[in-house]
Amino acid sequence: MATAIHDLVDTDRDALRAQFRRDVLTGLSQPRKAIPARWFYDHRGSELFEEITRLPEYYPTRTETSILMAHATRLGRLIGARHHVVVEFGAGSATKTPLLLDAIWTAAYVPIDISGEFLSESCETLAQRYPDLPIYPVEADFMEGATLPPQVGAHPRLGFFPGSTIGNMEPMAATDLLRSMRRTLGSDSLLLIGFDRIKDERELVAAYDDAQGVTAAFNLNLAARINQELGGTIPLDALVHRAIWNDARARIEMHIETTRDIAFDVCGRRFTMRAGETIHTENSHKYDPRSADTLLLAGGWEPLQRFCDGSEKFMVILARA
Ligand code: AVJ
Repeated sequence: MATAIHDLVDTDRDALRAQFRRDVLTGLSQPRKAIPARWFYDHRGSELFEEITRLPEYYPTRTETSILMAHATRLGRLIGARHHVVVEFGAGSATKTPLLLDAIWTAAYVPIDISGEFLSESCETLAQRYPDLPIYPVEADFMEGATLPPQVGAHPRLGFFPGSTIGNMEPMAATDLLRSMRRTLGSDSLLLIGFDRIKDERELVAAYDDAQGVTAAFNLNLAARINQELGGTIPLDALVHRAIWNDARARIEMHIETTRDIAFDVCGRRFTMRAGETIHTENSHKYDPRSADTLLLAGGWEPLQRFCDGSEKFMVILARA
C-alpha cells in the first residue's frame, strides 16, 4: 500500500556525517564547549525524543496537539479550498501531521528530516492512512535550505513547523531559517508554526529534567553517539544531565556536565574537561505573542492568526509569505 511513497531523497548522508564530525570537533575545541542540538537525532535519539513527548512533565506536544484539534475547522477555513503541498520541517514521527492533513486539501506531502531511517518509518504509517497522497520524503538538515522535489507541482505551499523546534535556534539563526523557508516555499505560501511560551520557571525546568530521566538519557545519548560514530572515548560514567532557565535570553539550556576531571579522544584528537565543566547541547527559546510575531516578521512572514490553549502554555501561528 506504500505505492504513493516516492524514493527517499537521500541527498547527502556522507555530507551529514562529515558535518557531524566538524560540528563536534569545532564545538569541543571552544573555550565554552557546545554542540548543535540537531545531532541529538540519530535513530536512538529520535526514539528517546518520542518518549519525551509522552512524559507527564513535557507539556508542549500534548498542548500543541490539543490546539490543533480544537482549531482544525477554523484552520481549514483560513487555509481555504485550494490544494497545498504540505512541507513539514523536521518531521520526525509526524504524529501531528494527520491533524493538519484531515483539515485541509493536500496535493502532496513533503516531510524533511535529518534521520532518513526514522523518516521512512513514519512515511509508511502515513501512507497507510492516506493511500492516495503522494509522499516525497527528503532526508536533509532543513537548516541548510532544502530544495523541494520538482514533481510536487506548482501548487501553493504550506510549511508546517510544529513542536517549537524554532526554539532551538538563537534569534539570528531563527530569522535566517524563516527566510530560507520562505525561499523554499515561495511567495504564494503559508506557514503554520508552533512556539512554546514563556511561563513559570519550575514548570519549564521540570519539562527538561523529568523524574524518569528520559531527557537525561536523550542528552547523554549525544556523548554515546560521538563515541560510536567518531571513535570517541568519552567516559560516559562521568557525565550528568543539566537543564537550566536562562532568564535574560528566555531559554532553557541543556548541558552535559562532567562530575570529575576527564580526558578523552574524538577522531584522534585529545580533549580535557574540568570537574563541573559542561558541553552546552541545546537551547530551547520561549516566546510570548509579541516576540513570536516580531521574529516571524523579521523572517519574512506576516502573522495571520494565533491559536492558543486555555492555560497559555503554547501557541500555533498561521502566517503568510
Ligand atoms: C524538539 C526542539 C522542540 O526544545 O522542547 C525536548 C527538544 N529537548 N526535551 C524542545 C527537547 C529536550 C524539543 N524540540
